[in-house]
Amino acid sequence: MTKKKHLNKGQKRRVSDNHSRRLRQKDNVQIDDSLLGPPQEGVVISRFGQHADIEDGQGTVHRCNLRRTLDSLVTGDRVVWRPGADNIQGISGVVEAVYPRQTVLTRPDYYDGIKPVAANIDQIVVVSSVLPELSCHIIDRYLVAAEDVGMPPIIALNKVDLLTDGQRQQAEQALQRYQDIGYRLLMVSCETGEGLLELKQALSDKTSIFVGQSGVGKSSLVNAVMPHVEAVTGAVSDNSGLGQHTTTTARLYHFPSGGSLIDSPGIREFSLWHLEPERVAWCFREFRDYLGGCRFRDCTHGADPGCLLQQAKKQGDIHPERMESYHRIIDAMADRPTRHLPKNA
Ligand SMILES: Nc1nc2c(ncn2[C@@H]2O[C@H](COP(=O)(O)OP(=O)(O)O)[C@@H](O)[C@H]2O)c(=O)[nH]1
Ligand SMILES: [Mg+2]
Ligand SMILES: [Zn+2]
Repeated sequence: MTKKKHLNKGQKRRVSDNHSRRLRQKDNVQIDDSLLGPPQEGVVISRFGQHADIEDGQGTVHRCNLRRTLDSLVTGDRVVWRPGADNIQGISGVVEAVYPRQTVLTRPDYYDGIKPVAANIDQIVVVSSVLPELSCHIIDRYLVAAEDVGMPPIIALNKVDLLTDGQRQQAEQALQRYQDIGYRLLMVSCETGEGLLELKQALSDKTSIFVGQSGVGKSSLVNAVMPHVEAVTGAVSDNSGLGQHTTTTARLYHFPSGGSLIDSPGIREFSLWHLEPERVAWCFREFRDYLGGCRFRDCTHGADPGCLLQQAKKQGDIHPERMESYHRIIDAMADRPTRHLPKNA
């Protein structure tokens, strides 16, 4: 996580002026309340600023305004909305209320705190690839976030077509650590079709979300498993290997045979700031059996004598890089802006 420079006064004022202007602009399209139809249930397919696409019970999508009183609204939210009598500038209804969420994934936002990304998901697929470079530390961060919300994820390594036999062996060896602790790993390629059938089967009848860095091929995979969909994909620029931000908002798609899939924008990471160190340790699922057994109750699982985790690492029961990932996550928390700490901290 890189630290951002603080804004100076002039910059702060400009940000705040822009914000107020945007708030005023959203009033441009107003739907007359007296012309609204009866309340109905719907699902948020996508959210764009002050609007959202809401799917009704018949599968028709309506672009709606949002009531100012709504706290937050993300893809996957179940809502109560009312259709308008007219379609004014493409807006044909108003979202009145949001049902409580069963699950919510959040991401850290330096200026706004923690922001929800998607709601009511029951499966997470961590998409990784060999371009941009394979990073087990980033996978570990996604795994922690997923474990925290109670959804042990599937890991998909995409673009395996780009690997030579030797590189493939290396990647498989690096990812073996996840299979050893019970995560499901799929090697996939949009290019050759490898692993796509398996992936499709894993997604059926569930509401899943693809997460992972920009450029790993999430949108390409959506298109590959859902031929009726045309998710926008982008090329990874050759010189930097960094993905471009082609998907700006999470979007939900349906499988005709049952199940839904959410394509998310390149969320660099989920927020882990709100987690206590003990919780982070618990989210490393192979650490669980040892927790509470260290000699000191406040063991940092570093150089402390009598640390069961370190002992397990020495015996080969905990992968050294998983241990390192844990410490990197904890160390990064020291840098978190204090206003993002939990209220009771
Ligand atoms: N060689 C190869 N390229 C892929 C594969 N999947 C996606 N790509 C390319 O990777 C780039 C980024 O894909 P995109 O789906 O936009 O990534 P996203 O940002 O994660 O949604 C595009 O140029 C895709 O054509 C794959 O399996 N093999
Ligand atoms: Mg995308
Ligand atoms: Zn310890």
